[in-house]
Parts: sequence; C-alpha cells; structure tokens
Amino acid sequence: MIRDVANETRPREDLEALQLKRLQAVVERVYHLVPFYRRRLDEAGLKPEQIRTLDDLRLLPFTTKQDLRDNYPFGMFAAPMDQVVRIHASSGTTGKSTPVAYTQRDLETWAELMARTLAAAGAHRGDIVHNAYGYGLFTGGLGFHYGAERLGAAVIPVSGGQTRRQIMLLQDFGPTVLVCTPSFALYLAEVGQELGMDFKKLQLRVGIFGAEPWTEGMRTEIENRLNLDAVDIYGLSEIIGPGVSVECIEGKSGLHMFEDHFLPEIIDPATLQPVPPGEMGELVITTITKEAMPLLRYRTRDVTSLNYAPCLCGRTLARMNRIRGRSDDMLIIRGVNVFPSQIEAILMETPGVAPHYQLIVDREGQLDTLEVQVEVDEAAFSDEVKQLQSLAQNIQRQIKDYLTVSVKVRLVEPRSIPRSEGKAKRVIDQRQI
Ligand code: DLL
Repeated sequence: MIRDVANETRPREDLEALQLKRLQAVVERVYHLVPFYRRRLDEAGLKPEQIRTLDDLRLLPFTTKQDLRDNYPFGMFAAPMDQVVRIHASSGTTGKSTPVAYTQRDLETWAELMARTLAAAGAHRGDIVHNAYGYGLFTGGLGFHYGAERLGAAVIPVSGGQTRRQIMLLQDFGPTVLVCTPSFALYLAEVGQELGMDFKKLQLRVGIFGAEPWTEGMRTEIENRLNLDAVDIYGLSEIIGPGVSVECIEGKSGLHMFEDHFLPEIIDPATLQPVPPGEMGELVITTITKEAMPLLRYRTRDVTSLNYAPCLCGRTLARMNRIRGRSDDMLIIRGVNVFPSQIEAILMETPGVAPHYQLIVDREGQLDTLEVQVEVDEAAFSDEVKQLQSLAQNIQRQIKDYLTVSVKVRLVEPRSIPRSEGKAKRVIDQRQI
C-alpha cells in the first residue's frame, strides 16, 4: 500500500522542483551552522546562492566517513544541543563509531518514513510486528519501533539475541510481520526447525530484511523456509538509519528511495564523476530535510545503480538496485574485483550446501588468497567423501567460470560457521599488510 500518495507518486518534475528548494535550504543552513561545511564551501569558492539547479549539486564537496571522524564527536551537528533529542551511532567496523543526531522534527520524519516503509511491504494497522533488530545505539531497533507504532501496528520490541525465546514468541504472540537482518532470519529458521516448529503454522506474512548485503538466492531461501514474502530495506545511520529506501511488495525489484528527503547520485569511486544513467557505482546521498545533522554528498561506499523506470506499484520514486557490496569490502583477488555477494549468489544456486558461509582472505608471498568456507547441509554431510570432493570442485569451478578467480573451497560441518544475531560477518581478512 502507498501510505503517502502525494509524496510517493509525485510527477518527477514536481519532485525535482521540491528537491531543488530543499537542497538550497540545506546548503544555506550548513554554510551558516556547521564550521566544517563553511570551510569546505569557502575552499571551493562556492556560496550557497550559487546552487541554482539540481545539477549544481555536483559543485558541492563530498562528505566522507573520515570527515565525521575528524569532527568527532559532535562537530557535524547543525543544531544546538537543546534542539537535539536523540543520538545514535553508526556500527563502524573500524575505528570509533561516529554519532548521529536527531531533532524532534527529524524523529517525526524518520517515524513517518518507516511507516511508509512498512506500508510498502504490505504492513498495516492491526499487524503485529516482531522487531528483532537490535535496540540501542544501532538505528535498526528504534527506527522500526517508532515506524510500526506510527503505522498503528503493534510492535514486539524483542531486539536481538535469545533466539529460543524468540521462537516461542513467534508461536505464542502470532506476529504477522518479521523484521531483522536476513542472516538472523535464517538462523531463526534453523533454530525453529531444530525445535520442531512448523513455520507454515505461524501467522507471519511478510518480512523486511536489511542492514547487510543479501542476494536473490537468499531471498528465495528465506521465503521458502519462513513461509513469508521477503522485501529488502536499506539505510545507514549517517543518513537517518533504516528508511532510506525499501522494496515494494508488488514489485520486489529494486528499493524505492524516499527522494523527497534524500537526493541520490551514483559516482565512479575512482574518478568521483557521475556514472552514465543506470550504471553501477558508489551511492552518494545528500540529506535535504535533516535538521540536526544534514550531510552534503555523503559517500556511502555502497555499490549499486539507480533505475528511474516507472514501477508497477505506482510510485514515481527512483529504485536503487540491491546493494552489490561496499566499495571498501570489495576483495581484489589477484587483480580481480570480487564482491562477497557474487560468491553468495553462486553458493545459493548449489544444491547440497547450506546458506552459511565465510570468506577467508589471506596472503601467500605477494598473492592474495581466498578460501570459501561453506557448510554442507545435513543430507550432503552423510555423503561419501568422494561426493563431497566433487561438490567442492563444482563450486570452485563455478566461481572460476563466473568470476575468473581461483579460490579454495572448504566444506565444513553443518552448524559450524558462527551464527549472528545482528549483522553477519562474512569476510575474515587475515592479511597482515
Ligand atoms: O544498518 C541501518 C539499517 C537498519 C538498515 C535496519 C536496514 C535495516 P548502519 O549500521 O549505519 O545502519 O549500517 C549501514 O549497512 O552502508 C550498508 O553497507 C549496509 N546495509 C544496510 N542495509 C543494507 C541492505 C543500518 N539492504 C550499512 N543491503 C550500509 C546491503 C545494507 N547492505
């Protein structure tokens, strides 16, 4: 369902006019309120009034994670502390996690966008939402919490962890909507199965999964095992949290970006120039309504492409294709660029292996090596050694065929790869560089 028809189906021309007005306001605002941006714009010899068209966006400087670190903790805030009512932090894997701030109006916007998100996935008043995203500094839990309440659904704030207890709640409270990371959804399926639970007997109708990369193969696996429709949600703390873009349940083919609040661009991370329309590159987002911490041209490092073709759901908002990976997670194995999701796609198509894997990157001499560790499923596990060997060789051949890179494949026992209750850790980099 489209919750906000006026904002989600606006003719593109009107949308662009609104975006320009908001862009001009935000540039003006940060120029006067954030010393960092004033410096950057002055260095570029740019005054806010020089932003006259949407294309002038390209004149603006980029903002990077390093800029947030350099202004740690609160140097990027554009609102005084007596206007800030919430602080979250990004789940940085390296270095300190950087804080992000919200005014009361930012929280209103966020709740509304999350209500739109839930509605796009087919949720409505009367639904019960099992919210297994982590509550705390991570934006997943509270983002979904306020969105579900605003929609008028009943939210179960279960957060991450206590997987067996979650299985009990799924049975007893009869939630109709499940929200968590895709890897945790699969873990729930696995533990549920061990406990003899039949997902077909649950009330679950739809799941909204994100916060980490996943593939179409993983979607099929989750839909089959949990007996629900699965849609993809994308977001990042720096921009607002979850609720930047989401798939509609009608199309399930790309995530509608809430462009009345976020202005997307796709650039080539090497040249920093925009890529031709429809091509893949790094997603850059400018927030055009945020008050507490607006960001100009924030380099997300997430790799995707944008699709402006009309969608069968009726939304006019551009669709972002499934995130391919992060430009900084991209593995370069002997000169070949490899995204973990490309390997996942191959594994998901291979009968006999379970959807649990890890990639171990190492270095022998000057050469990078990649070992793919993947669990075999129970049935294949009882096969003879010869059959297992041929399964491993088959995966190795497929990866070589599709990605032109030689990897080592190690099949491991069922349930031996660590499960995650939040974001899965797929890549272990053992290189000492
Ligand atoms: O993960 C916000 C979120 C919560 C999104 C719940 C969706 C659901 P961070 O912890 O700041 O915020 O991590 C943001 O996670 O830059 C991507 O690399 C990755 N990511 C988020 N959603 C997806 C997705 C939240 N659907 C970082 N597909 C982003 C692939 C995703 N990667």
